[in-house]
Amino acid sequence: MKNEYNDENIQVLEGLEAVRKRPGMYIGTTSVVGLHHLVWEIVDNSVDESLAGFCDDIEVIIGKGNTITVKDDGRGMPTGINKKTGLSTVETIFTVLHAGGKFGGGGYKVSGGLHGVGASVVNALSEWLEVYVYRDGEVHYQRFEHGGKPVEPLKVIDKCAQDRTGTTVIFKPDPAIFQETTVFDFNILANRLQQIAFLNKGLQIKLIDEREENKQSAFLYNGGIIEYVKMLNKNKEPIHDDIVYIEGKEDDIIIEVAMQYNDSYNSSIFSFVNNINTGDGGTHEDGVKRALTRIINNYAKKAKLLKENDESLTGDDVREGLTMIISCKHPDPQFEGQTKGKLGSAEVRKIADDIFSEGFERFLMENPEEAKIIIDKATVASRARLAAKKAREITRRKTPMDAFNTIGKLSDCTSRDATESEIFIVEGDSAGGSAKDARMPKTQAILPLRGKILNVEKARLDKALNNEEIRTIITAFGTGIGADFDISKLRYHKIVIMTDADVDGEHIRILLLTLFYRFFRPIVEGGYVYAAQPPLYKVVYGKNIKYVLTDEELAEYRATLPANAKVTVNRFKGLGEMDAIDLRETTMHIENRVLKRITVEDAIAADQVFTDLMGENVLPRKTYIEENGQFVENLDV
Ligand code: 1YM
Repeated sequence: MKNEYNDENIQVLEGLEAVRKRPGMYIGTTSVVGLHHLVWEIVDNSVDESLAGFCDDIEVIIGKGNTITVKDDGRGMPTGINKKTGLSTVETIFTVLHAGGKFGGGGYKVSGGLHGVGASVVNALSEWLEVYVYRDGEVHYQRFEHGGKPVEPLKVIDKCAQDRTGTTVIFKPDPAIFQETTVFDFNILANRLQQIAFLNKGLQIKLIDEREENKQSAFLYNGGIIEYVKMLNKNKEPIHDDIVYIEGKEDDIIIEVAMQYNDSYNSSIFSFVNNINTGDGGTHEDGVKRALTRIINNYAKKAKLLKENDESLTGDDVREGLTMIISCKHPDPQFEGQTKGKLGSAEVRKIADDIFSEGFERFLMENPEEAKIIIDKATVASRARLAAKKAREITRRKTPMDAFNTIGKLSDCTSRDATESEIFIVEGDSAGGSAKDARMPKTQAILPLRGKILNVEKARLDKALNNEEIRTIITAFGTGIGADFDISKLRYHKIVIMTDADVDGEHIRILLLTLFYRFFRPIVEGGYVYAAQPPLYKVVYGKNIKYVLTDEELAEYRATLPANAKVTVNRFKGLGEMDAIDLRETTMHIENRVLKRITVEDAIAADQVFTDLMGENVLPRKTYIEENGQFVENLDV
C-alpha cells in the first residue's frame, strides 16, 4: 500500500477502527454468536446475488486453522473504480461501512434485514481477509491485513474462462477480538445454511469442514418450503397427505406459505422475511393467520360442518396441530421490536391476507376430504378449549383449603419476594426429604415429584389440567397457564430442576422442560429455568473432602495428589443417596453450587427437539444424545 493517505483513506481507516473499538455495536457480541455472525454477513451477499437471480451455488468451507471460505457463482463483485471513494468497488465494499447496501440498489436483500452491517465489518474484525473476483475472463484479487488494511489495491492476478463468474472471500477472525473462541461450530453453520436452502428453492449450498476428514453437507431443495414443512413434520403424524402450498406476488412483495396439519396439539408456525426468521411475527404472519381463521370458518359454515348457532372457531382452534412456514420477500422491509424480530411494514398485512385467502379457499374447494379433516380437527380443539376453560374456572373457584391440598406436597419458602425465591423440583420422595432438610427455608422451596409427569407433547391442555403433578406445578408457580399466563405473577425467579444424573433423571428433566416450553414458554425464554448439578463423587483424602461432578474432574483431581495417596472415593448413585449435608454443601447452597441456566436459543430447533424426543415416534428418542445444541446451558454460580 502507498505510504500517503488522502482524506478518504483516513476516514475509511477511522471507520474500521471504530468497529474494532466497539465490535458489540456492529455484531451484537464477540461471543461464539458474534463469531458466526461474520459468516452470515458474507453468505448474505451471496444469497442476495441468488435472490437477484444470478447465483445458484454457494460453498462454505471451514478451514483447518478456523478460517472461513465463502464461494459463489454469481456475477462477481463489480471491479471498476468507484467515483465517490476513488477506490475499486471491491475495496470500497470491504473498507467503507455500509457500502454494500448503498451500491446495490433494488432487489430483495437479506442485508436489508437484521444483520446487514456488511462485509467491511467482517474485514475490520479479521486478522486477514482475501477476496477473489472472477469476471470478464479475469481473476481479480485483493488482500487485507490487521483489521482491514489493504496490502495492495485490487489487481488482476490471472486469466479465467470468459463464462466463469463469481466471488470468493476467505477470512480469519481476529483472536484479539473474539477472545472467547475462534472455533467455528459445524452444526450452527449447517443448521442455518440448511434453512437458507429451504427458503430459496433451487439454491445449492455446500458446507465442508476441512478440520475433519469427510465431513460435509449439501443442501438443495427444489420444493423449497414444502420440503421444510415435510422435515418439521417428519416425526409427527400428518392428518392429510399433501402439503398445502400457496404463493403470490403483489407490488413486488412475494408471499409463500406451506402448511400441513398433524395430530399433535401444538402449532409450529415460523415466519421469515428475506430469509431472516421473524421470531416475533409481524404483519406477514398476522395477515396469514387472520385469513386462515376467516376462511376456515366461512367454509365450515357453508359446508354445514359448523352449525348456524355454533360458536366460531378461534385462531387457536384452527392452528392446533398446524405446521406452517411463511416466507415473505420484500424489497424494503421495516423491522420492529427490541430484537428487530418483527415485520412492521403495514402494507404487507393485506397483501399476505389476500394471497393466502385466495389460495387456501381454492384448496378447500378443490379438496373437500382434506377440508373436512382439517375442520373436524379444529372443531375438536374448540370443544377441548371450552372444557379446559371450565376446568380452569373450577381451579380458580377453589376454596383456600382446596388450594392448600393441591399444593400440599410443596414445602414453600417463607419469603414473598420472587426475585430471591427459588423452587427446587426434585425427583422422588426420599431426595425430596433430604432437600427439605438441606434448604434455606427463607428463600428455597422444595417440590418433590412422585410419579412421572405427563408428557404434554401428547396431551391437550384439558387433559394436562387433570394431571395432579402438573396442577401442583401451576399452582406453585402462580403464573396461570395458556391464555391466563402472567409472568409478573411468577413466585420464584429461579426454577431449579434437580434430578439424578442417570437416564431416568434425564427423562424427567426432558418431560419438565417440555411442559415448561409448551405451557410456560416465557419462563424458559426469560431464563428462569435451571438444572442443578449434583456431584457424582465424594473424594476423601485425609482431612480433605472434595466433591466432583464428572469422571474427568475425578481424574484431574487424582492427578494433583501424591502417587501413593490414600483416598476414598464414594460414588453417589442418585440424589436419594446423599444426606442433607452433602446436598446442601454441593448442590443447593448458594456459595458452592453450580446451576446451569437453560435457555432456548432457537425456537425452531427447540420445537424440533421436543417433537423428536416426546412425540409419537420412539426411534428419535432412542437416538437422542446428551449434547444438544438447542439448549444453551450457561454456568451460573
Ligand atoms: C462470497 C461473497 O459478495 N458476492 C457478490 C456480491 C455482489 C455482487 C455479486 C454484485 C451485486 C450487484 C452487481 C448489484 C455485491 N455487489 C455489491 C455492490 N460473495 C459476494 N456477488 N454486481 C455484482 O447488487 O447490483 C455489493 S455486494 F455494491 F457493488 F453492488
